[in-house]
Amino acid sequence: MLKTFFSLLVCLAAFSLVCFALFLFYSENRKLFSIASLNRETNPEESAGPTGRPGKSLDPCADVPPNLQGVLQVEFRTNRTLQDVRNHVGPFLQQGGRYRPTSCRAKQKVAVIIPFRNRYEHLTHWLYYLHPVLMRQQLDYGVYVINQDGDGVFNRAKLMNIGFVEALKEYDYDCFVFSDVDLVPIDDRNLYRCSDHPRHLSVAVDKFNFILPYATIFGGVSALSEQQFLKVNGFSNTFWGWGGEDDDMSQRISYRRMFISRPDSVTGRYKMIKHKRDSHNDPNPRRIQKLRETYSNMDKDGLNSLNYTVREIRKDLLYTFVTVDVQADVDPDVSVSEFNQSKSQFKTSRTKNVSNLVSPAIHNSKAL
Ligand SMILES: [Mn+2]
Repeated sequence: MLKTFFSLLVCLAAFSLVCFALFLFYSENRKLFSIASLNRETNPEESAGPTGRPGKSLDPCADVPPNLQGVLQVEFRTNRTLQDVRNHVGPFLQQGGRYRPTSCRAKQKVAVIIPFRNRYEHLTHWLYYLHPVLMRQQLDYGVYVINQDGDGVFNRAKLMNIGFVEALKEYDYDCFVFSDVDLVPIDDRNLYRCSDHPRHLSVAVDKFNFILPYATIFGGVSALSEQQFLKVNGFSNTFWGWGGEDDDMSQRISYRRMFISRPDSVTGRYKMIKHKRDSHNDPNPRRIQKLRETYSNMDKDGLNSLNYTVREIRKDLLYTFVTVDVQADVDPDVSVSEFNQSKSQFKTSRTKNVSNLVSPAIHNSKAL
């Protein structure tokens, strides 16, 4: 009798020991999990949402964002200041033009990249219209204005490559929308997202009577996922001046057996801000010849050959402003006063001679 009692007691002790061990193991795991999630939450990049709520605990956002308005009223002939825009959309933004929805987990993390020089008035309109659109589209996004420093020949494509690299240094973006600063969508159903194939968004621009000018066009506003962009080695860095770089990208895409995806011509309507041709951005006379060389050049000219120097990174509430030296040749016929006319509200350093600019802080994206 006593023996049975003892063996029962031993069994009970053994059982409680196992229970205790299990409990310890479980709570240890819990602790590990909670430490991991705590780390995530305290990471400033991860808790970028205005409410500070961790994105992980939210349900994914709907495929079709529920609060879209469809056709929008867009008007550029008004006096609008950056402060107006800050008052208008600022309360919803984080420094650097960052936003994420608070009620659901965004489907994509989108870096919007704007190649830029001396178009502050256009940027104001762009920010005024695009921030509310991107918010309604429930994107986890950031706006990166990549500003070419100095008076050298403009290089739109290189600025976009730089935007890709610099945005990725800040956050784990998975989609990259490259947008001209003078293009504003007039339908918010045109989602600034990436899809299975590189996407051309500005398909029906008022300047071209809302007609796609040609089938392979990829300029204006386009979206590539990180994988798609890496697959084509980014844009070419060697298109100086106006034209060709977008067609070169279009060819890269087809050489890598991808297609161009587009919204329909009603959803894809845009208004372009009217402007004169910029100085130091004349049509590139070599562009036609260069487009015959895309196939042989694309593996050696792109992200893996990108060289530039960051002059300044400035965080505004509405955008991240990255001023870069793209190592351009300086046009000898530069009219400096013309270039500096509307620069007063932005501080950038201007350099005349590129050979002075070789600095130790040259970024090379070969590390990618
Ligand atoms: Mn334009």
